[in-house]
Amino acid sequence: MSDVQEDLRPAARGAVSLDVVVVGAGLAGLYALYRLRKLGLKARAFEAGSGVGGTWFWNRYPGARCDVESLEYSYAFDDDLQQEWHWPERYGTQPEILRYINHVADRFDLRKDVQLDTRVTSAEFDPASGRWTLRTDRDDVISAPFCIMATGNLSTPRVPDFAGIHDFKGKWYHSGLWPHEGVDFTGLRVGVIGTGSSGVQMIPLIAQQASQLYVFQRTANFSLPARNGEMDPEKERTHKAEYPARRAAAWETPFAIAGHPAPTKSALDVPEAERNAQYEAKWAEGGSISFLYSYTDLLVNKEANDTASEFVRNKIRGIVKDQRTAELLAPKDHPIGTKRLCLDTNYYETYNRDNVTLVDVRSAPIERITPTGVRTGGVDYEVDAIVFATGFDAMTGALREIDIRTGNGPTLAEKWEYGPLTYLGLMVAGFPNMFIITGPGSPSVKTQMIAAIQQHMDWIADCLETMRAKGMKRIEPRAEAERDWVHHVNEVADSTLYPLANSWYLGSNIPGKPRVFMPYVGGFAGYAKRCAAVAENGYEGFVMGR
Ligand code: N01
Repeated sequence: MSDVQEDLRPAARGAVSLDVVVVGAGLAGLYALYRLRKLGLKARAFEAGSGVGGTWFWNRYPGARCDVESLEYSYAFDDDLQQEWHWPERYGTQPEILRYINHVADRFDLRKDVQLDTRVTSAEFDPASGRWTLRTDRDDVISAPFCIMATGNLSTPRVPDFAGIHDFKGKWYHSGLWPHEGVDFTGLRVGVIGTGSSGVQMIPLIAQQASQLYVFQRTANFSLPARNGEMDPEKERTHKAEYPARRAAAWETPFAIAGHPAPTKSALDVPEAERNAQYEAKWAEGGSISFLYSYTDLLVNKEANDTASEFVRNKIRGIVKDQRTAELLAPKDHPIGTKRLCLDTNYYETYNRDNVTLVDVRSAPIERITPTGVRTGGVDYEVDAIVFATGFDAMTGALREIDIRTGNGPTLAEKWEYGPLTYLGLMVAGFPNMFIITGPGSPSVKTQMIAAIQQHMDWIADCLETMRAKGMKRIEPRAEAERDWVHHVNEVADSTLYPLANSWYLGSNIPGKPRVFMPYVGGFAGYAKRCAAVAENGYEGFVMGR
């Protein structure tokens, strides 16, 4: 054997040179590869997971499914794809959506440009060479003039820093890091901490397996019935026949979702009986957009919102037999719709089961995890397994975890110390040639995400094409454009009821995170037009250079 060992680490092989490096291979990263390849650019995506799919790869908890209807929640870029794919249910389950994403990866031969099991740890722009250098936890070094962050909005799972967690003798899980082989809770005593969308979806199913389920609730959330069911063949046929028109119509709406006629009346302009009949019809129909579209002012006028909030509280009181539990489940600290409105199947009904107990950890916060359970209010709840449905460091978490910097300037995390600063949610001043797909300051999580992803990536692709045609090598937002956009994002949020809720939209679920409203709630349609106008006006607000 030679005494000179060949160094096989990727770094020793020198930097991989690309035209564009993409971080993440979820729905955004895959579409980025598709678009970049069409431009003839050499691109590669680096993905931390061992498979493609992002959110839908990681969130495998029982009951995980999308709350946007499956015929809407899909890529619109290829008509054959949308015609041929069959969604078996009204709302896609996680396994079904992941199967779809894998199908897309195969159908468009995207896998060959994805490197799995690889987490990007740093990204540094060198102003002299005009190139980004990215490094990974597998010692890869990648160099490219452009970098696209397709890192997702809800991709940094968060387990609160409970004392004693490491001494727990049972097993614990986070909704966003669920074991691939699944978890069998049959006959176990289980504690679920958290009642956001993830908790609300998993609780009814875990309750069917567990011998005893304790739900530790800090904040009650509004949830509406999903009314899920098998896909209606007639609905599928009509939808597919109208797909192009429906996709175009979705782009004219605030949430990028078609099929819900915009409301015309204020909730306060109709008699109570008529209003309640309207809410009743929406409750029976299922779905959150439809319900929030009952009236024009549910998200902007507290008095109007109170009517809808009280309607749902009364529904909860009607479903849950134990009135103390019902009152705990009926949200009173935020207007309906200002936190992500959950969709469920038998969530409130689950609290009528003998093996389910709701524990209020608002009045008595969790003191610690003990070796055998959860202690709150001086009571030990003995459990065999704990599920943390405690959410994510949303919107900025994944980007802040990467050491992103330009020359000797501040890191992105430092620049965002007091909240994210972007222009259009697409780029950050001081970080040239780095695009973010559905970044903070864009409609992102307040829309049908795949439409938002396509709108962003199409804009980025057009921008790269324009730059190439003009011989431009560099683009970044002007500081004033960024400042004005951030101001606008806040101003729009402040004109709504959203800031009245302590939500992850505001970062309030992460201790110490700056309280800044992160998504743009001015509506997808207006936003997309604004992005298009910016491009048409010569990339107004951006500086391009050679
Ligand atoms: O997370 P969340 P999620 N002690 O942040 C509680 C998308 N999604 O994973 O509200 C006790 O909403 C926390 O309490 P509080 C969707 O956009 C979509 O459920 O902070 N409790 C809250 O109840 C969604 O909004 C789908 O007081 C603690 C819960 O944990 C987003 O992902 C499905 C605690 C976290 O709720 C996130 O949803 C699933 C503590 N120390 C997710 N810390 C669909 O498409 C936190 N909590 C249907």
